[in-house]
Amino acid sequence: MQERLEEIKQNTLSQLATASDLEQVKELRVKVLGKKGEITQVLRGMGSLSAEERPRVGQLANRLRQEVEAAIETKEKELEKQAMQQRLQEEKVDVTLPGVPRPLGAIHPLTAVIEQVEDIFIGMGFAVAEGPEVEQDYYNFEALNVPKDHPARDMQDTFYLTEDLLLRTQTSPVQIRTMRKKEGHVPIRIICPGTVYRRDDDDATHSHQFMQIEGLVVDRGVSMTELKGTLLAFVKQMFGEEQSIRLRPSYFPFTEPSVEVDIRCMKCNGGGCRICKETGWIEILGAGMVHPHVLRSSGYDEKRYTGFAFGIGVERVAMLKYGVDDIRHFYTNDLQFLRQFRSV
Ligand code: 2NM
Repeated sequence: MQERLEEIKQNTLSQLATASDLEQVKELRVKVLGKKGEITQVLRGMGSLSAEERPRVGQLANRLRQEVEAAIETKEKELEKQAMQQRLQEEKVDVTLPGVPRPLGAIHPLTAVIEQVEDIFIGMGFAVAEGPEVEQDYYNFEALNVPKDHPARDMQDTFYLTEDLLLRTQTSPVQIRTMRKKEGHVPIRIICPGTVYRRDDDDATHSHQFMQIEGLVVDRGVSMTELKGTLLAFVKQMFGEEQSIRLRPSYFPFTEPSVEVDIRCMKCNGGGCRICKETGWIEILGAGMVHPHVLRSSGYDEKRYTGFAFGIGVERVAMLKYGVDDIRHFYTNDLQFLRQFRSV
């Protein structure tokens, strides 16, 4: 038995010496020290020994157990250390290498203008309303007092999807929807930013898809004076405190009276130049008092309430503000153009 124990010890130590990974060491531990392992096997046979021999062999077996245990532990530590060294070597990171550049984006100039306009009108008590770009004829034309034979309704000017469905040509249908939802209650103070579509050949100043911000106020006693004051406050915040506005009579089917609003040319300061076609003024929006037909058909008593509305062309404002000479720049996704707005 003693010989058997000595044999187990020699075998184990030599196998341990050649073991090259932790898995092999683990198997060896089970084979020698496990519940059905070689040492246990030896101890099972102790019944045949004499009473004097038994404690001696038991002692030897226990010492062997401890020795093998210690040898295995040493080997495991060694292999773990080796594995760690290997990982450190393989996963080494050179922290002095330059990083991967993450290019910064920029706010699109049209988005920048929309957010500025929204902030200004929110500051004057307006809420922002949005609606569908695919509209029914009723909301886009009928409710806005645009007669059946009006040129805007022509197939030549509007993108029709079906006889009744079209791509909205302005954001005013959102205002009609808001009025109907409020069921005759006042006040209404909203602006409606969004994309609109008109059949047009694209050139430096026209795009078949563009953006508008329309405003609507409905209440008791709303006047042309309040319209002018509101637009002047907007223009001063948008284009500078020194700015002034000029109202010229105009015509829209949905407002009466209607006006076109000019600001002083920021290029020549009113002196006359190419930008303002020598007039010293630049048109930036259309506006007017909401036509009684529009109020009435959207559920507002035109004898009790009045309203004003206006429409701002976002591209036109952005072109003036940032000195852009071609509307198509906003839709070409040219990075050289867009990167100029990183500081905006
Ligand atoms: C403009 C010019 C003048 C306008 C009118 C309405 C509504 F819904 F109240 F009838 N919304 N927007 C309006 C009036 C729009 O854009 C140049």
